[in-house]
Amino acid sequence: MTTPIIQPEQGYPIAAIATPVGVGALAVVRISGSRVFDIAQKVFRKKNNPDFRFAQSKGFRAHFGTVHDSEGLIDEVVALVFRAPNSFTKEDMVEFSCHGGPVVVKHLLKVLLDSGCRLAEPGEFTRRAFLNGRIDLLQAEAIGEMIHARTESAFRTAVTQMQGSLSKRLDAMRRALLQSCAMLELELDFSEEEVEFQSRTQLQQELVEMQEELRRLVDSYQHGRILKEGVGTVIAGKPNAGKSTLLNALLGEERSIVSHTPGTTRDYIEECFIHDKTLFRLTDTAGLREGGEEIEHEGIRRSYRKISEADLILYLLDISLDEFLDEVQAIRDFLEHYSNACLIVVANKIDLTQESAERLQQLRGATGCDVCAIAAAKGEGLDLLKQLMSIIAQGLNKQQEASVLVTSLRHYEALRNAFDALVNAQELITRQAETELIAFELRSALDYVGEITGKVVNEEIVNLIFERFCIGK
Ligand SMILES: Nc1nc2c(ncn2[C@@H]2O[C@H](COP(=O)(O)OP(=O)(O)OP(=O)(O)O)[C@@H](O)[C@H]2O)c(=O)[nH]1
Ligand SMILES: [Mg+2]
Repeated sequence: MTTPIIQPEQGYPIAAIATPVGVGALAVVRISGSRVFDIAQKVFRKKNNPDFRFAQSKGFRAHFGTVHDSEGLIDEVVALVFRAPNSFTKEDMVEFSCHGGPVVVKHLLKVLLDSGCRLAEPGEFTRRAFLNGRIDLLQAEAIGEMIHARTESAFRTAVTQMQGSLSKRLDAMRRALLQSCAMLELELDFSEEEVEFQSRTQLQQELVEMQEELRRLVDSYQHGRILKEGVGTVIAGKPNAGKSTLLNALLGEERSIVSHTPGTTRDYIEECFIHDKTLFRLTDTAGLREGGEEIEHEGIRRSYRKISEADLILYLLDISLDEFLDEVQAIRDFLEHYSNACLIVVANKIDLTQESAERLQQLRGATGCDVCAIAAAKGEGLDLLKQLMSIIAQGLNKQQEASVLVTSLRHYEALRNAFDALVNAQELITRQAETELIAFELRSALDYVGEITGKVVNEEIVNLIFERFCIGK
């Protein structure tokens, strides 16, 4: 399943622009690797100090000077020196801050590439930080999540993870498992003598505690995922109910095509919007109805898939239609089939009926649900709807401040596998199974936990993680 440890990189000097493209007050180009001080020396002249040598500079020192190529001056810069191992990558590093024009930065990068660096791959600085033991895999992923965080709370969770809170808990669990494994394996070495180095009662007690801890982490994924990706909110209902109109109104832009022809939306449309510091991933779906032709069928199939994955369903209906009560059964079916999701019944087009109050009352009575009344096309009732959505989101996120959160599918799966292995081990102990079998399950739990922080390294996973970073990070 896993290969033990990737060879540390040779520290080939790499260079990259570390700041976003475009015009800014300043930009940073960073270099890292074994010969970067010699390379920096070739291009940099310190102001009023021709004898300055990077190789002799202390770490964390800033030097003001100029950078040159064969044709002359490129820019005035500040060169910040980091000496291994006290740098982000644990290698020697220099960060050049120059003026923030795109042409200047590219010139600076080019002269460093011409002088012996190669262009860094996406995430290569962070990858080196990981391979050189500066951070674990979980912390490296947290850096990526921090950069891409779209809300304050997603950012905070990533920062906590970067500081190693989850890593510490997993490392403690790994140590405990390692200890038990070692004891069991020792028993195997002395198998003829029938000694028990590891008390089974004590081991079972420890396994129960670990399972509880793993269960808490596994359960936190629902909240962690919502925090990172947003509350998966699907607008569903019959054709022409006004779903696309509602999506556009919530987004504040004409994203989805609106038309009086039923069956306008075919494929689903997904967009994010933030309300009250909460991120919602909003999906407009094809209207649900029987019949229709092939493409519409496929659209409806996709609607149902999206609905089944939703955290929150906005069931939209046209309250101005005389047959509005026909929707009651559909709403009851939704409540039954998608009981994992929260549901808000939204009655649209209240502007088209004089009897909206009575009709809403009837709908509430028949479904047992609260009904939110809106006129999507006019923006009426949307504030209340958004408020309701926020309250539900807060409910979904209520555990987020409580403890460490799992926000990545990779971690979630590894934790579940570790949990299953511990359950197996527990059963084996109860059945008084052979020590070898128990040790095997504990070992696999150990590997799964180690996979998360990168103590046990799977090269494919490492590649996948760092590919998602930008160049220069
Ligand atoms: N009067 C009124 N008309 C509305 C309202 N909301 C939507 N409409 C109209 O209803 C029609 C259908 O709206 P859409 O948003 O395309 O409906 P839909 O649910 O996305 O329909 P499908 O994509 O076919 O499933 C359009 O002509 C809209 O202008 C509303 O609040 N009041
Ligand atoms: Mg539509």
